[in-house]
Amino acid sequence: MQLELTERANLFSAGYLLDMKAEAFGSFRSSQGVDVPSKLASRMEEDGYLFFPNFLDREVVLNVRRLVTDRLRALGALDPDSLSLEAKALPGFVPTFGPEALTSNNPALDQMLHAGKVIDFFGNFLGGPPRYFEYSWFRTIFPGRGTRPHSDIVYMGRGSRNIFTTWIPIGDIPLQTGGLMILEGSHRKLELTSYLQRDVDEYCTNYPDAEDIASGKKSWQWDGAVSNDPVALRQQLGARWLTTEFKAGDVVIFSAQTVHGSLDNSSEKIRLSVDCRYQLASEPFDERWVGPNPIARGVVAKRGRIC
Ligand SMILES: O=C(O)CCC(=O)C(=O)O
Repeated sequence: MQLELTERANLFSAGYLLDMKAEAFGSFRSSQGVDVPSKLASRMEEDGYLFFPNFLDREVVLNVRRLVTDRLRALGALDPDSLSLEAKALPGFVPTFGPEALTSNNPALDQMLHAGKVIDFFGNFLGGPPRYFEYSWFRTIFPGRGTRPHSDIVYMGRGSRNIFTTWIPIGDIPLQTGGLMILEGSHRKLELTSYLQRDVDEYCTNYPDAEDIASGKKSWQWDGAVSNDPVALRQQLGARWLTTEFKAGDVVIFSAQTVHGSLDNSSEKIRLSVDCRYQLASEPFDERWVGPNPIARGVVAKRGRIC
C-alpha cells in the first residue's frame, strides 16, 4: 500500500516536521507471503525489518485493547465522556505509571506475545527454539511527542546481538495518532559506527554525575537516542523514514540494529502498542530483561568505567 502522501503533508516526529518527498518518506514494504527462512533472512538483511499486515487475528489484538483501556480508565487517564475502547486521553493527564501497570496479570497479552503465531514465526525465522524477553514495553503515547530515533541494541546488547523486536499496534493507528517509523536500511548504514557498540547503562565514573548514577538518583548519562532530530539523521544517512496506517493485527519485526522511532501524536487519543524481544534460546541473553522479575534499568544494571 502506498501512502497518499500529499494528503498527509504535516507529519512530525520528535517535534520536527518530516520531509514528505518520495526520497525521504515512504510506506513499509509488505512481507506477506514470505515464509521460507532464507528469504525472510535476506529481506531482514536488506531492509532491516519485516512487515506483516493482518498477521494476527484482529479479535486477539482487540481483546488486549479492551483490557488495557479498562485499566487506563481505572488509572484516570481517559476522558470520562468517551468510550474506553476509543482511548481518548483526559486532557492534561500526566501519566506516572510504567508499562507494568498494563502488562502484569494480562493473560490476553501474554498469550499473544509468548505463544501461538509469534512464537511459531520466530522458531521458523531463527531456525531453533526462540526465547522471549519477559519484559515487554507497553507504549501509551499520549498526544504530543513520539519516540526519538534509536536502535534497541544499545538497551539490550549484553547477550546475543541477534535480537529482534516485534512491534504490535494495539488497535488501528492512523498516521495522526503516530505509529512506528523505521529508517530504511539503517542497520547497515550504522554498522561501522560506535553507536551500535554503546550501552545506555554504562556510565563514566570520572564524570561529575557519576555518584548520582551509582545511587539511582539519576537514571543515565546518555539516554540511547542516536539523534534528537529525525530529519537531520535521515539526511545524514541518506535513507527514507517508513511507516504505515496500522491496523489491529499488523506486526512489524525489526533487527536490534535498525534505527526506529515514532511519529508524534497529533490526535486526542492515546496511541497503544507493545514491543517485545526475541532471540535464539541457545544464545546468551541480556539479564536486564529476562526472568520473572527483570531488573530492567535499575541501579544493579549500571556498569561504571573511566572514560
Ligand atoms: O512505539 C514507539 O514509539 C517506539 C517503539 C520502540 O522504540 C521499539 O519498539 O523498540
